[in-house]
Amino acid sequence: MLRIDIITLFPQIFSGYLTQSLLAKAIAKGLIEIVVHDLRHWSTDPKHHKIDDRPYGGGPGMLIRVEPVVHCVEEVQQMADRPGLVVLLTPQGEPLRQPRVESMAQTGRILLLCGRYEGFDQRVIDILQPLELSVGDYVLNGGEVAAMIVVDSTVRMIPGVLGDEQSSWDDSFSRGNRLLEFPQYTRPPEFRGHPVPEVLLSGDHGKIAAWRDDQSRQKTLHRRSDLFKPPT
Ligand code: 6GU
Repeated sequence: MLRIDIITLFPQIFSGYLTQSLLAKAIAKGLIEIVVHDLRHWSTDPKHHKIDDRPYGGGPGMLIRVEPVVHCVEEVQQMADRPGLVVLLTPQGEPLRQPRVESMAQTGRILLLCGRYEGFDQRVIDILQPLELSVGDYVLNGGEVAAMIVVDSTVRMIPGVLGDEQSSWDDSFSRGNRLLEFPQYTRPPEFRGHPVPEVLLSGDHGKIAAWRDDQSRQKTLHRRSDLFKPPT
């Protein structure tokens, strides 16, 4: 059982995602538990539940204050019998890749901390020493969508979450595999002058495997030659 706690200022963003399809099934099967926490509950401002403030030294935007975040993480850690790996979603973080996903799927418990505004007071990071993760070199409005990416990629590595027919075994980036996937076809054998490659209809499984491997390598070479270099 993997437990994921999500700490956010916008808990509603997660409701549709967590109640549909694969995620809903994994939760129903008891393979994972996901608890969303509204950071505003830990506001030290009883009137307006404000959790952000202006940066010392000036500059644009607002920062998330240190006290609500530290209090929230400490309390949430106490809500289960073991502490979780604290993950902070930020464009400054380590680029998320499949080996990290696979290790998170094994940890048993993770806490995902979603930022908004211009980010967190640096003391959040100094005190909690979270694993900082980024989901790519572009800027999102907040960590929520990034947290969903972490949840989605992690949960599908839990045994029993995927059906047999959609195993993660052959995935492009699973188990150290760093090749893009070969093209696939289903019926009809021809559509608008586009035929299915003949080798796939040949019944020769050796030839089919070799063709697919070649297609994967060609596609990776042209689109993502960086994947042929060892991961950094
Ligand atoms: Cl984790 N957060 C935000 N706000 N932007 C991002 C990101 C995270 N990863 C890439 N861009």
